[in-house]
This record gives sequence, C-alpha cells and structure tokens, in this order.
Amino acid sequence: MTDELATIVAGLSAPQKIISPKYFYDETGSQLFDEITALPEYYLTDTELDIMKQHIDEMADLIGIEASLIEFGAGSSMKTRLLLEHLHSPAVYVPVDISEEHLLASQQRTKKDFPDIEVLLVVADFTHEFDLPDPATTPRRNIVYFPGSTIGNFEHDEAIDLLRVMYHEAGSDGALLIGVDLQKDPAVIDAAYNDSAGVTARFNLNMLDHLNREFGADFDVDAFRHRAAYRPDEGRVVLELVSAREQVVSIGGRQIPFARDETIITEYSHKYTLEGFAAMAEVAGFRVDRAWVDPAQWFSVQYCVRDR
Ligand code: AVI
Repeated sequence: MTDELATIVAGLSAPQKIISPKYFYDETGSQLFDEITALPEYYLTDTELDIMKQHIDEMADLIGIEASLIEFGAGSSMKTRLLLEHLHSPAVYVPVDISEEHLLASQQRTKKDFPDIEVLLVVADFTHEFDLPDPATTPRRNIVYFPGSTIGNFEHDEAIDLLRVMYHEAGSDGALLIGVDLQKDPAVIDAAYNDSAGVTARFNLNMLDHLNREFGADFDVDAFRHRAAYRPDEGRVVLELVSAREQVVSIGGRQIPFARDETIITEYSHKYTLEGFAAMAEVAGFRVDRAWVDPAQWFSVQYCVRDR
C-alpha cells in the first residue's frame, strides 16, 4: 500500500471518518469547483473580486514597484489578472502548485495576456517551504498571494503552519495579500454550501468517484448524500458525506463498515473574525497592515507585513 493510500485508509478507519479535501480536485472536481464559484449563492468569489476592484490602486501602491508576485495555487483567476494589470512593473509572477498540468495551463493564459511579465512556475506542495526561481529582473520584494479564502480549508494549527511557510517565502520586507472569508449570518453561509442547483452536492460526492478510480475503492456513490452545515460555535462549515444505509466499502484491501447516517468529513471551511485572523497571522509572524472588506462585511482581503 502506498503512503497516500494508507493515509486515506487511516482516515476512513478513525472513529470520525475523514478524508482530505485535496481529493475533491480531479478533472471533474476542478470543473465543478469552477461552477461553484459562479453560483449565485456562493458569495465568496464575487465579493472578493469586488473588494479587489474597489481597492486595487491602493493595493498596487502598497506592494510597490518591481515586486515578485508569488501565488500559492495555480492562479489564472480574474483576481490575479486584476493584480497583474495594476501592479507597478512587476518583476515576475510565480504560481506555485502541486499540479504541473494546472500550472502550464495557467502559464499559457498569463503569457498570452501579459507578454511583458516573466512567468516562472514552481511545481511544489506549498504547505512546505520551497525554493524560489531566479527571475531576469531582481525583485525589490516578494508578495505572497493567496486568494479565495483557501486558508479556511486548513485546520487552525495547519493554517498557522501554512502562514509560516508564507512568512518564509515572503522573505525580509515581504508581505502577504490574502482573501479571508468572514463570520456572518449562518443562513448566508449555509446557502453557499447547499446551492439550489446541487453543484456543491455533486462536487462533494465526486470525491467518492475519484477514490474509486484512483485508489481502487468500491464506494456506491448513490448510497451517500451531501451535507454541509455552518457551526457558529466552531466558526466553520463542515462538509460531510452521509451514508444512506448500513454498508461496507472496500479500499486498499480493507473493509470499512458504515452505519446508517454515519459520516465522512470531507472539508472544513473556516470563517474568521477580523480579530481572529489577525491573531492567527501574528503567531506566524505577520501583522495585518490593511484589511479591506465589502459593505456587508462578508469577506476581507488582507495585506499582512512581516512583523519580526
Ligand atoms: C476552495 N475553498 C475556499 C472552497 C470553500 O469555500 O471552502 C471549497 C468549497 N467547498 C465547497 N464549496 C466550495
């Protein structure tokens, strides 16, 4: 059994079954996620983009000239394009992702639209420190960019570890520009993860198809259903797959029993207060210098500088 399969089996053998959200993102899952970002209920993407549009000049001025923009993730979103359009003579754009395929696709699009900006790809798992490439123009400073509130998909201690990696990659005098979803009326959050078109349900269930295909599991996808609920006391949405009946699933030569209504946790999506995020960033060495929010205070984009 590979280490990866052993980790999946261990997660499914725990008293509360759990699988990493990274298994959402096969080809179908990535397409479904793109669909999610366009859903009327999924306020995160549009709200973040509106904040960026509103404050992009101030962001570009804070970042300054000839910066290196290091995006954690393959990039190519509207938000990245907006930044590249407005930054003052960026030295280089460096998307970092585990998937070379995603990076190459993003590079193609970026090069076409921004032929004057050097694009250097880094194939790496950004939860661990990685080496930065050597651009033709020496950057004056590094700006780590992490949009989408993807930080929310990490549990508290993992999020701090990831912020520490960002602190390291930002280097002295560097900064972090990060999208952070905020706590709000639970009904708004619940709707975002239980859309009426059922796209999030398909996205969640697709993980089982992915495990069947890539890891030889035999999940009966029709015997599970999607559940997502915001837990205000925990400040996070919990996405689960609920077993519709008693059943046994085989994976990696193991038989995994499910009781009726037993769940697999597939994702946490944390929602923060401005103070809560600032406290977490501070542990990792950052001070929040600016936090822009939309009028309803649903989402924030935060500019964090190294504090030590
Ligand atoms: C990628 N991430 C920020 C999304 C979120 O909102 O936590 C993933 C997602 N899960 C269900 N819908 C969207």
